Amino acid sequence: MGRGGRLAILGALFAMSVGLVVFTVMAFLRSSPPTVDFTTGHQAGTPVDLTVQTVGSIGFGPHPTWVSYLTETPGGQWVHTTLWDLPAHTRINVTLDQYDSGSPLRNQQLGQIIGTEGTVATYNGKPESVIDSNDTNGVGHTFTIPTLGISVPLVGISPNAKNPCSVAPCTSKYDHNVIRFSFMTPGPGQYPWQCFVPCGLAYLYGNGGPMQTVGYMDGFLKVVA
Ligand SMILES: [Cu+2]
Repeated sequence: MGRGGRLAILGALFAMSVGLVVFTVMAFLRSSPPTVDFTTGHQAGTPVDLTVQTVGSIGFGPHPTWVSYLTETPGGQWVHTTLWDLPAHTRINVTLDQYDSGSPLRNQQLGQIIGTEGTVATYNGKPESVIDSNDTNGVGHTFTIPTLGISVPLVGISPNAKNPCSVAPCTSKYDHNVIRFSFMTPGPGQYPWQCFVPCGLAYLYGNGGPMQTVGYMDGFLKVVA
């Protein structure tokens, strides 16, 4: 083969590899967890029930060891996502099944329940306005919507739990705490929410990995009119 032919092949291979890199980057940027829709069929003025769970390790997908939130659809299906379409100016009744363990908070302020209706959350039926993470099983995560001033600490299961869940979605036969609270959605807009407990094990100060990834410890309320 002549020099021109070899150059042409080299050029073609180079173009293909550039194309592959561009495709991979675009695919990564496009990838996003699904959004669970709580607006279709919603009757204005009636509350929306939102059920989510936290797990110590998701157990599947590209990061099986990562901590994560999951969302139950109105149809009762568990989906690995943290994105929700919610109606505006609506009471959201949250049920949060916490299957993960906890530890003492680095920042005790995150033990406060703020911004919820009545400034309370119930823990296995018991109303609380502040959690002492040194006096309980500790706190595994928070559910926090910074722009709405809402934050709820999620008390962990006992470190001696007999029946912890290892692969999500977890069912109620596994050890868990049920945390309930309500809040009002504001007007339309995108409101980020996240966990503020550095729970990204094996990442710098626990703040990388799942702490920085939508679908795991971060999400959005997509509030629509
Ligand atoms: Cu967390």
